[in-house]
Amino acid sequence: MRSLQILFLLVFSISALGSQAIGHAPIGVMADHMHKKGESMISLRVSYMKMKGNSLDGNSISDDEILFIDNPHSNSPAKLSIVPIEMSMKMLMLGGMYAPSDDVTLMFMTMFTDKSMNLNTYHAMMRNNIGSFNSSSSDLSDLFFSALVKINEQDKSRWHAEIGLKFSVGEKKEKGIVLTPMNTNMEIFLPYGMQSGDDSFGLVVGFTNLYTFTDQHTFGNQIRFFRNISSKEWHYGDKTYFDSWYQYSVSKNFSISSRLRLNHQQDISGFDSNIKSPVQTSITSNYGGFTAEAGLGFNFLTQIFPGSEDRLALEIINPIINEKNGLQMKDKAKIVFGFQKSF
Ligand SMILES: [Cu+2]
Repeated sequence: MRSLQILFLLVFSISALGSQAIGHAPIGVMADHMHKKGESMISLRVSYMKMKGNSLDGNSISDDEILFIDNPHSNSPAKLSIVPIEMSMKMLMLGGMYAPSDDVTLMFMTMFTDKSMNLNTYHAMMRNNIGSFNSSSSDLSDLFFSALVKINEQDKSRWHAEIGLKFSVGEKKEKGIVLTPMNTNMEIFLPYGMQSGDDSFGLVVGFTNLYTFTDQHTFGNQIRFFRNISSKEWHYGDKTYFDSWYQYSVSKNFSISSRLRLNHQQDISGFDSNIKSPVQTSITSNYGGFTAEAGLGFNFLTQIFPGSEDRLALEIINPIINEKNGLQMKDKAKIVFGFQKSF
């Protein structure tokens, strides 16, 4: 009888976590939780990310050194002549969740991205800096549809799987005006990384475990795979994320978290023969690689709108390991803000 009471208390304390700040993972983690039968949720995430400076195979490289690297697209100029200085990326993610049963939660997400990059142009022959310019693009970029399926739930540990589809719907033929190494302004197709999409569709598979030490301490782990199924001329490489986070419940309405993310992505497959400006981002092997980042997060429960409590969350993410393939920009800070509400 006593063990039944303990079991009841444990099960109750886990289900009650749902309405605590600690009940959801750090906001940078997706598909981390399920819902009870009949419950739904809307979520809004806004993220801002900045990149600055460049690295070659993970080591910092100066603009002058980049100007000695061959331009694989043409002999005029024979070397790379346009160098990215900094890039910012804003993302708006609008999502919904609905649980038709306790064992399955359906999830959808739309992603809107806005990219902006500043670049320096060097003269094709004289090699002096002839000025800088900006490229930008913004579009609805991705749609996700997933099902989260409960695998196992015990008193302290719960597991679920995710299986879903990702549709890249963003523009991939975006053009922009660039300052060329011949000191002219020309409209060209923007490089791969500045496009909003790659017109591909792919599979998302994930596994999440949440381990609850006590009501105050949780430890989460998630692995998520993104695999291309079909694409047209080219597509961004397959990627794998691994997240590991520890969360501490300061109070029912406030939790803090630390998170480690490991990212691995392949370079770009295929190519677009229209993308050929003398800049690193026009070269498909300069994509993907391995990176790691660390996040510090805060989850809040508060009452803004009528109904259940509103969730607000913030996460500040910093790069810690850069092993990006080839010549790429270096990541700087990233910040994610989120709002979630269940019905
Ligand atoms: Cu949810």
